[in-house]
Amino acid sequence: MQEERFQGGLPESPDKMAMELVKFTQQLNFNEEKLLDLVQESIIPVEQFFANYTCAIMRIETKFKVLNEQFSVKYDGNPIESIKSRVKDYDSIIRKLIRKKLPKTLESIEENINDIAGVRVICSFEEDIYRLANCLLQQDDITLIRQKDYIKYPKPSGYRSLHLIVSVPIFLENEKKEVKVEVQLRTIAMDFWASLEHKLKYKKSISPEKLEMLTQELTDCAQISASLDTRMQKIRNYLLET
Ligand code: 0O2
Repeated sequence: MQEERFQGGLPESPDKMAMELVKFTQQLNFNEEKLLDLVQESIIPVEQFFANYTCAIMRIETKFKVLNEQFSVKYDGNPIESIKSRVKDYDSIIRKLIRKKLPKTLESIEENINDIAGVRVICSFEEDIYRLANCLLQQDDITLIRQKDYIKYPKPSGYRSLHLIVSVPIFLENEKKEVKVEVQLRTIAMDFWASLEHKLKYKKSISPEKLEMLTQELTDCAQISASLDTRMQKIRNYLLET
């Protein structure tokens, strides 16, 4: 069903797809009921596709919440400050497919776009990031697809975070499905830096000179933030030992 409907590629947005179907069926003189059925039939697979990612996010979030509870008892304090999750919006997915010159089909999205489901876990301390990541990866229903450690190896811009692409099973009405989720683990300082840098990236109205100056300033801030994380970790370790 999915394959038949989207062989020609996905439209720019589900709304546009619905409008195109309405126009098409009006030309064919379909009655309203038939038209609604057709719209429903076409939209449901897309909605189901995205719903799977929402379910996968719920599974991963629950795993981190359980670990947070367990760690809070063992290590005297919650390692997780907050969890932010999102399903990538349709426009960003299509833009990424175009950028990577990939086919605009659901199959292509599922296979090639790893961050449709994103879970960001914010911790106070760097060591908790690795502890939580190891605990997640040890769970027997989690498969690690790819790991990028931008904490040990920061990007030239100064970006730091631990990225995991994992696959987690979700249990649907009649089937079990493996779904990919991108997990980003960061400290509060890393998140603070990345949020500001992200804003700068999307700011169009800055002159090239100002942009260069702000980029350099952010690179300096990244070093200060990395040093802050190290010093805070040392203080915490001292407090835990005494
Ligand atoms: P958004 O809006 O945050 O979702 P891939 O996704 O695998 O095709 P890549 O570059 O190999 O591409 O992935 P990588 O390096 O693991 O980074 C993907 C995500 O990490 C980005 O998602 C950002 O969220 C974050 N990220 C990576 N590098 C930077 C950086 O230099 N600065 C900031 N602020 N964030 C970064 P998206 O898709 O860019 O956007």
